Amino acid sequence: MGNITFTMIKPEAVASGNTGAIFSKIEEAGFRIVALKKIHLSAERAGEFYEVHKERPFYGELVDYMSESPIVAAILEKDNAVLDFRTLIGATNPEDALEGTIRKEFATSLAMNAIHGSDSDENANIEAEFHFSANERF
Ligand code: 3AN
Repeated sequence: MGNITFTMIKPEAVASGNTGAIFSKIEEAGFRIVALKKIHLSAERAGEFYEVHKERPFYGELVDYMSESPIVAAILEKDNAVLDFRTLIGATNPEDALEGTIRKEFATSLAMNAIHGSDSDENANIEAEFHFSANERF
């Protein structure tokens, strides 16, 4: 599969009841849901997922936040999935996110920015495999 990306609806967006509204936008934008689940990440699993940010000053805060309550993880398929999804979710900091993007509408802050999207095809595959086995993909 070349044209996939991986996403997580982050804890505050799940807790505030925005999962369905966010997936509506995702499907309206032409993404097909290949795999989907709600999970509560342990601090250890969240730390492993964000290993690339280990040296960043916000790493501890990020791990605490991502493991505080359940997230919804999904694999999405579309032509040009990674870049088109980054466009749909908007800038990391919601203050910079364009009108109509998911982060503009649903994010509360830079740390609590509602949604994750893979930043490359390589990472999309690594992240998808981190959360889903082959028999969970359809
Ligand atoms: P993106 O999610 O847009 O790819 P990354 O990969 O740079 O952004 O950052 C991963 C996550 O780390 C972000 N989604 C955000 O929740 C958090 N984050 C990034 N920069 C900061 C920061 N300066 N302070 C707090 N949290 C941050």
